[in-house]
Amino acid sequence: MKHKTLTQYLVEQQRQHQSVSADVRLLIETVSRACKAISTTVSKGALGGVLGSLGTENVQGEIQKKLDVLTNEILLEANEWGGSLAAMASEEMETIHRIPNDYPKGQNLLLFDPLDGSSNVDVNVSIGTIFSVLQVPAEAAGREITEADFLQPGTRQVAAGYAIYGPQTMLVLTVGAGVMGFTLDHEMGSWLMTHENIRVPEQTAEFAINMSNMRHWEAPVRRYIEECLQGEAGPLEKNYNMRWIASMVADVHRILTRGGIFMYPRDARPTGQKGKLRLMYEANPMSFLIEQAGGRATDGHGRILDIQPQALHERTGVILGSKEEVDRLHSYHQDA
Ligand code: P6P
Repeated sequence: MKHKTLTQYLVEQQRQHQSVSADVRLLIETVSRACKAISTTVSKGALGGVLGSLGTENVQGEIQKKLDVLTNEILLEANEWGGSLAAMASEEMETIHRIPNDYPKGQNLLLFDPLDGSSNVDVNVSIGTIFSVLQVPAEAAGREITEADFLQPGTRQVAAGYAIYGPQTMLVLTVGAGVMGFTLDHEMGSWLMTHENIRVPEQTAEFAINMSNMRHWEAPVRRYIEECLQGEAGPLEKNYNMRWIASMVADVHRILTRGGIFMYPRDARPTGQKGKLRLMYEANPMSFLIEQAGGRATDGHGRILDIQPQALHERTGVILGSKEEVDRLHSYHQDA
């Protein structure tokens, strides 16, 4: 069976949609090429001397894995010279990275979590790269890009996606015209479309949450999970299954593939007041994908994509996935 390549898909989208400019097409192809390099590096594991920690901390105060820094470098180097970007931002960098003056600049901003779930890399569990594309705001014309220029709500994304490094290496992408899945053909080095117009099933019987945090949850989350655990004898009248991979890319990929509800809610811990996951380069790109696939994404108060960011590395509660389940939990928050 002949599969459409990523390049062919992007060229077709460029013809049909304004949002996929030649710049955005080049940017996505460059990011996808960098993800191939990351896949190769990650798969070497212990053989590549890339496992383990550096003993340094990132801006989040988290111990940096060797691969966190290495994958960040791969994305910076791949995207500096192309001329489609004005600046980049990353989970692994305190502030933005402007394109150096010896390269041409473009009208796009790239944000990424170079290796999400990297605590799993030493135990060989699927991890991934998450990316989000915004445009340089009009008011920035003619001046240097600032961090504030990145602080745009998720509705302003022109593209978003992730690469997942698992049994298959896949790229899942939206340019605002649905969600497409591409599988890496390692022999050809090509991203081949294997999942066209991915849709999240509106109903599910599978929830994803870190249960060890239960004592910290807000009442609506505790109510919902307790109802799930009551099974068909309870108010939800069905038996639920649970999955928690502790790698957002892997959990979201499962939900895009077979449905489910993913929750990393705000909680009562000092570190959990705003949630654990980062808005700009985790929650927003994943929410864009989930909504483009017919799902819902809320922080408990409102739609994640509507949040006006106040800081580059700000965190948010995340409840996303199958429409009916997310709407239910959202309504419990409204009741409270
Ligand atoms: P916990 C990985 O560190 C991550 O940022 C997400 O990929 C994942 O969903 C979450 O944190 C896991 O957090 O507290 O369960 O280890």
